[in-house]
Amino acid sequence: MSTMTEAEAKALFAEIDKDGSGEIRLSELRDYGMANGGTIGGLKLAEFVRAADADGDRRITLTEFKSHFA
Ligand SMILES: [Ca+2]
Ligand SMILES: [Ca+2]
Repeated sequence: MSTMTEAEAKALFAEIDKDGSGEIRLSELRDYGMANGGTIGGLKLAEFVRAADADGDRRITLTEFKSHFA
């Protein structure tokens, strides 16, 4: 799936990762979704987590995020 450039994906990641920890937790996703119509890059939150969380630890790292979007 290739919907944005790597730079765009990185910028979106930084926007969602509010505490700058380098990984997106579900609470951060929810906060972001609340402000953006419940979607991330056009996917519903649950769909996004299922699609992007490659190792299933319920956290999205920048690597997982980029390999999903860019
Ligand atoms: Ca974080
Ligand atoms: Ca993960």
